[in-house]
Amino acid sequence: MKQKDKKRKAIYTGRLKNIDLPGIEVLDEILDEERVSNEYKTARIAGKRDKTFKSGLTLKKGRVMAVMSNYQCQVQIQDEQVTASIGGRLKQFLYQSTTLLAVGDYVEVDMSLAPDYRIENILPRKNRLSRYDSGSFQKEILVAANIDQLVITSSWRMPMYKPGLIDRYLILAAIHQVKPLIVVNKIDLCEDFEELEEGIAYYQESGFKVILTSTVTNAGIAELKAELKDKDSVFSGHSGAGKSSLINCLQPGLKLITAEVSDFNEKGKHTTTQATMLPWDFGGHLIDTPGIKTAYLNRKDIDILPKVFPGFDRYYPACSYRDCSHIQEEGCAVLQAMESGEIDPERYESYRWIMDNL
Ligand SMILES: Nc1nc2c(ncn2[C@@H]2O[C@H](COP(=O)(O)OP(=O)(O)OP(=O)(O)O)[C@@H](O)[C@H]2O)c(=O)[nH]1
Ligand SMILES: [Mg+2]
Ligand SMILES: [Zn+2]
Repeated sequence: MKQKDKKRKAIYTGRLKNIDLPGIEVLDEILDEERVSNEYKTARIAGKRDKTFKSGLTLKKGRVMAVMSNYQCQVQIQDEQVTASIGGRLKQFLYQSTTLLAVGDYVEVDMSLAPDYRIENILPRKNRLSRYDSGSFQKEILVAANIDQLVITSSWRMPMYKPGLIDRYLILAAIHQVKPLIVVNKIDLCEDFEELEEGIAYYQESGFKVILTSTVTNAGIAELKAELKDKDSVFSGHSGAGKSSLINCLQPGLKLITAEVSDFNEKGKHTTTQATMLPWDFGGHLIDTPGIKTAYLNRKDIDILPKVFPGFDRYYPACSYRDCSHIQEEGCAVLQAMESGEIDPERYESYRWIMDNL
């Protein structure tokens, strides 16, 4: 077998392993395994790199701020931003795998051939957000890496509050080990605050942070800013919820930077920017990615759903069966909590709806 074929084979096995989640296990075990497999992948790439004996590299650590087409990236190295390309060997190892470079990745860049900067290594990721293409293999498409939080935005009115969508984003955040932050916007349109409090109570009781905002009255903006400070956040939520308005409110002018980036691309230097990371002037980054606008869950997630549905973590450890699906099992603590009114029946309905649609 040729050396090249051997590599291909190894990568292919890795992908299969990634698609099949290990049975129905305790959530922590599943997530641990995911973590180990990621670390292993990155370590393997680093190992291969060492074996190529390429000498004379001047490696500097940087962070991917934007991913463009043609294997080009904007990389922040200390105070400098450079355009770097993905080194040939990395490309070879990663082309078929699920873990190509993403915005937020920490990388090592070879500076020795400046201005021809080359990304030679991807450092281990603490987490990643991905979506899946709709093909039969549901190939994973990496959206961002090393994210601190997922901001889940829903408007209270116009359009109507969508807790079902919040549930889906919370599941996504739990699966990817990203801290969620719920923002309910347009509270200036709220006429009945008791109704609003009832609407968010389940999430608060389940331990999630909820911030109520309005870009019209500026309510909650300072509180939101404090939560975003020094963290790298991805904004998600339905269309019209007010994400762009909130971002403009938090930092007027930030959108202009986004526009500059696309102008730069239109000049033909690089084509489509897939995602960008923009620095907040109060510390931290906004990760602007077109890929995470829909809370699309993967079919494989059906196995973990009973463990990651928001609020169920307080009850499922008491279910009689370890792999309880909370549908009709005897001794199901989730069903009991629902019957006794501890779990909002609407949230349970949402669980069943998501389950049936996977
Ligand atoms: N009343 C009220 N209207 C708001 C508020 N925030 C945003 N809007 C309005 O809601 C509409 C949609 O806001 P956007 O910021 O464009 O929403 P978005 O989430 O970025 O939407 P997409 O880009 O389509 O995903 C705009 O007409 C805003 O002026 C708010 O706090 N109160
Ligand atoms: Mg918008
Ligand atoms: Zn159960």
